Amino acid sequence: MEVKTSLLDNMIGVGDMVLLEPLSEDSFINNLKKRFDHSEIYTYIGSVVVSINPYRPLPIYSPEKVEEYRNRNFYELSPHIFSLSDEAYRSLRDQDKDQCILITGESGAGKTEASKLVMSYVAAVCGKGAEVNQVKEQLLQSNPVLEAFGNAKTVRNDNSSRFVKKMLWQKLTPMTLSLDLLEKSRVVKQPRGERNFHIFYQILSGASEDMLNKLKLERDFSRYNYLSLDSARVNGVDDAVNFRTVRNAMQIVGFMDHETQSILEVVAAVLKLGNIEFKPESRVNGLDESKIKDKNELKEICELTGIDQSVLERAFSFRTVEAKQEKVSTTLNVAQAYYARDALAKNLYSRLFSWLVTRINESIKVIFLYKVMGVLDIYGFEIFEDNSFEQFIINYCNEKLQQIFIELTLKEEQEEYIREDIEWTHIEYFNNAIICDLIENNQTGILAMLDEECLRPGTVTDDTFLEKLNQVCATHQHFESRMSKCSRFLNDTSLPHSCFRIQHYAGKVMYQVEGFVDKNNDLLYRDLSQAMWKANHSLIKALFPEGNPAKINLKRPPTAGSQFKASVATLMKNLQTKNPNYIRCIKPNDKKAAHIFNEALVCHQVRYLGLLENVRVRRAGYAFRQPYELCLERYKMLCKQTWPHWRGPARAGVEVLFNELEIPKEEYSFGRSKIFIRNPRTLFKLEDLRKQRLEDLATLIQKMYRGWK
Ligand code: AD9
Ligand code: MG
Repeated sequence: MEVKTSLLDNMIGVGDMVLLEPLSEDSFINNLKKRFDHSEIYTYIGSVVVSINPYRPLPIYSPEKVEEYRNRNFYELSPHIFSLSDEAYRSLRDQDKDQCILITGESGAGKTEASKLVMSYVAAVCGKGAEVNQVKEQLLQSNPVLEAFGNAKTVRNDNSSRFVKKMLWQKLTPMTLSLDLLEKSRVVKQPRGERNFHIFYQILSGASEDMLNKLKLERDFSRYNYLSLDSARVNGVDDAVNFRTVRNAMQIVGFMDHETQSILEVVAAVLKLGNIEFKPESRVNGLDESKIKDKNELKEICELTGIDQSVLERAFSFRTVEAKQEKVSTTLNVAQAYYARDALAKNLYSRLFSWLVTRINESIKVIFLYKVMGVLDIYGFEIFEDNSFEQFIINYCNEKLQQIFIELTLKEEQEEYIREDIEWTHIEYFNNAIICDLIENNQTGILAMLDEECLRPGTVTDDTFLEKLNQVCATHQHFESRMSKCSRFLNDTSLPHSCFRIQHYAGKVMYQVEGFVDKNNDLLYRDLSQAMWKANHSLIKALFPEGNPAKINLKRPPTAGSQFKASVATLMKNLQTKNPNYIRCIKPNDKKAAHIFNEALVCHQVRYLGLLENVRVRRAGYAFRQPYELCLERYKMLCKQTWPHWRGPARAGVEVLFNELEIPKEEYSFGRSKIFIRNPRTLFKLEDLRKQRLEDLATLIQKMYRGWK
C-alpha cells in the first residue's frame, strides 16, 4: 500500500498529529517546530487545521496550488488551508450542508489572513459567468475597505481587526455580512503604542492637497488630538499607498464618487471633533457651565457637514431630558462637554462603519438564498498591560468561540462514541462553560451586574460596580479581587484595588475597572442626535434616525454590554446549526518576525487551545467514521460477495468486505450505525483500491469496445 508521504514524512514532521508517535506535549511542539522550520505552516489534527503564522510571504497560494487542491480528498495532499476550504465548499455543494469556518487564535496569530485565503479559494472555485465574477471581485475588494475602517495597529498586531467579520457564501454566489461589534472607544483614545483606525492616517497621508482642502484637513498628524503620536508611523506600512488602494477598492465595491466624498467628510468631521476644547465659564444657578475655547474648528465642521453651528454649539452646552410631558434643560460642565464630544465622535464613526457594511452588502447582490457557508474572523484573545472594557468584551467573545469548539468537537466526539456503543476511554479536558457563565449569567454574571449598576438611580461609579462584583463573585473559582473581606486574594499585591482578574481559558487577565460604567452606558445625549438629524448632509442624517423629533423614544437604549451579549448569542445560535470546520491559528513569536519559533509561547497556546486533548480524543477514537450504508455503497466493488448487490444488513456487508480485504481487526470498530476507522491510512488504502478497480474496469470496457469493433 502506498502511504501518503505528505502526512508521514519524518524529515518534515508528521502532517496529521493523529499519526504522531509517541504523543506528548514535547513531541507535539517538536513536530510543529520541525514543520515550521521547513516552511510547512499547516498541520492537521484530524479535520482541524493548525496554522502557524510564518510572518513572511510563502509561495503556496498560487492559482496552480488552487488547482492542485481542487476536488481532492482531504488527506491526499500535504496539509493546507485550501484543503479545508475545498472540503467545506464541496460539502456545501454536494451534500447541501450549511458550513461554517471558525478561525480562532490570539491577536496576531493569522486569523484575518486565513479568512482571506479561504475567501480567495472559494472565489476561485465557485460559480462562473461575468456577473458572478463581478460579485466575487467586489467581495474580495470589500476587505481593504473594511480593514481601513475597522483595523488598527495594536501592540500585538500592526493590522489588528477591531470588529467581528462574518462572511457568508450563498451556494453559488458570494455575499458578505458583518457583525460590526466595532471597538469604537479607539476613535477617541488609543492605548500607548497603538494607533487609531487606519483610515485617519491614510487620508492625511494619501489625499491630494485639493482633497485635503475640501475636507478642511491638514496633513500633519500632530494637529489632531484623536491621533496618537508615539506610533503614528508603522514600519513597512505606507498609508498613502494604502489610501489609493482603499479608494480603488471602494470604486470596485460600487461606491459612487459622491458617496465616497460623504464618507470622507464624516471621517474628517470625527477627526476635527477631537480638536474642540472646552473651558469653564461661569456658574449659573450654582451649576458649572462650559464654553468652547476656539470656535474655528466647530465652524469648519459645520461647514463640512451642513450641521447648524448654533444647534451644535448648544448641544455641547446643554442637555435636555424629556420625561412624559416635561422637558428639562441642564447645563453641561467641562467634563460633561468632553464626554458629549467623544460620544458624538464614537457614534458618528461606528454608525458610519455599520452603514458601510450594509452598503457593501447591498452592492453585492445575492442571487441564490439557500445553503450557506460562513467564514468567521473575530478579534483574537488579548492580554495587555492595561485591560479595560474593550478587552473584557473581546475576550468574552473568544471565550464563547472556545466554548463552541468544545461543545462541537470534544464533547460531541465523546458523546458519539457513547451513542454508538464504541469502547473508549474518557479524556479529561477543561470546559470553559464556567467562565462564560461568570460573564453572561442573567442574574449573577458580570455583564448583568454592570447593567444593573448602570440603570440604578443614585450615584453610580466604577467603584460601586466593583463592590457589587465583589459581593456576588467573590467565591467564583475564576474571579479574583482584593476588595471583598472574604477574598482569597487579600494579600495579593499584584492585584491593585481598582482591578479584578478573570482566569480565562487562555490565561489570567487583570481588568482595570475604570471606565466600565461609562463605556457600558454609551450615552449619546438626545440634543446631539437631534443636531445630527437636522444636518444638511444626507449620510449624517441617515445615521441618526432617532434624532427625528417625531420619533422620540423615551425608553433607554440598550447598554453596550447587553447589545454585545445579544449579538454574540445570535452568532453562537447561528453557528450551532452549521457544520463546523476549524482553523486554529498559532503565533510563533512576539516579535512579528519570520523564522522565529518560541517554544514556550507556542506551548502556552497549544495548551489553552486544548490541542493535545483534541489529538487524544481523535486517537482514543477513530480518525474516520461513516454510516454502514454509505461505506458499503462506496467500496462494495472491491469484493465479489458484495458486488453488485449485497442482500442483507449493511453492517454485515461491511464486515464481509473488510474481512475479504484483510484489514487488521484493530484498525476498525463496529458502532450501532457506523463503521469507525482508526487510522487515515486504512482509508487511503480503501480509496487506492477503489481507484485501481475503477481504472481496471475502464480498461476492460475499452477492450470490450475494441473487440466489438
Ligand atoms: V487580530 O486578533 O485581528 O489582532 P489576526 O487576525 O489573528 O490578529 P492577522 O491575520 O492580521 O492576525 O496576521 C497578522 C500578520 O501576520 C499579518 O498582517 C501578516 O503580516 C502576517 N501573516 C499572517 N498570516 C500569514 C500568512 N499565511 N502568510 C504570510 C501572514 N503572513
Ligand atoms: Mg484579525
